[in-house]
Amino acid sequence: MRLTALAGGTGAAKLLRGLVASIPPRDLTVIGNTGDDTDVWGLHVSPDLDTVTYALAGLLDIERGWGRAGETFRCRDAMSALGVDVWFNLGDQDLATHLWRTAALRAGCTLSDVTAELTRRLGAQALVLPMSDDPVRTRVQTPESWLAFQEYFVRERARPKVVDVEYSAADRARPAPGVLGALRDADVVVVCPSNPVTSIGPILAVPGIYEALDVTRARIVAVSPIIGGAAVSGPAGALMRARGLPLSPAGVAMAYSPWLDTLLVHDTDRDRVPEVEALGVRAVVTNILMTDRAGEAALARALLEAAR
Ligand code: FO1
Repeated sequence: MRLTALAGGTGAAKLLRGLVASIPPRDLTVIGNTGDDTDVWGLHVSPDLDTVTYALAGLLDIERGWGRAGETFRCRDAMSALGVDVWFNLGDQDLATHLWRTAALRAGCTLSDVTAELTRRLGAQALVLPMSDDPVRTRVQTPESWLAFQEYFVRERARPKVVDVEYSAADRARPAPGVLGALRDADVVVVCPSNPVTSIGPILAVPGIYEALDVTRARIVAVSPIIGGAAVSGPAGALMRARGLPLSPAGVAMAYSPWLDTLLVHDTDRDRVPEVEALGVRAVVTNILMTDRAGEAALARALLEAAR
């Protein structure tokens, strides 16, 4: 069974780990969000590609949800001592990834080349593709100003009110090599429980990807990142509200309409099933909270069952 997953951020990492416990990693292709990419200390950082890669390679710091396990921050502390305003923390092992990626990009490699080589060297068997090799940057409008995504999410701790969100330069971006084929040839497309607006939204904004999802013969299954009217983690609630999406499983189905076939919703949202099905999306009620490795594997199995 060939699986293609749309992924970004922490919720995706857990489900992907569960999936590779159920299917051979070589049958999994992950299309990662690059709208969160940022420049830190002159280095190109791709948070969602790295989170996915580290998760699949067994290197992710699970509690934090990003960066490497067993991390130290000596370089960050030395940068702080030099008077640099450090608000985006790069760990020492994580730094190697950014140093290596930035050198390869400067040598003329594409982000796809870099990501494929990085996942191979770090030992992640699945194929990780950036959504595009062209720069797309998620920006958040607050009452005071427009912020780059990491300024909003990390520096401002997602506190400012969100007025609007944009994916700058998305209209000029092309799907990375292999992305459209991975959507066309998949048996199942999985939309991970990521933020529909800032993790999945940028992927859908790359011309050609939305259309590929609309025509693929693959069964498209998503896991709701919203349980009981709130996001499981992160600022999905504030961002969905800014986009006029109800904070409910139906709001998630609307974000992925009309190409979504099935949405996995949490046991406690059973009463929200009619709203989801009214949108033409089949709702499957199960435990979608992944609190440990067993939970990740169980949700992955439930998803594969729902996709059959
Ligand atoms: N998130 C934080 O809340 N604080 C950080 O200092 C931070 C550093 C960081 C470094 C590398 C990386 O790959 C991710 C990092 N993140 C941090 C998480 C990141 O903001 C999010 O993973 C995504 O951008 C949103 O899903």
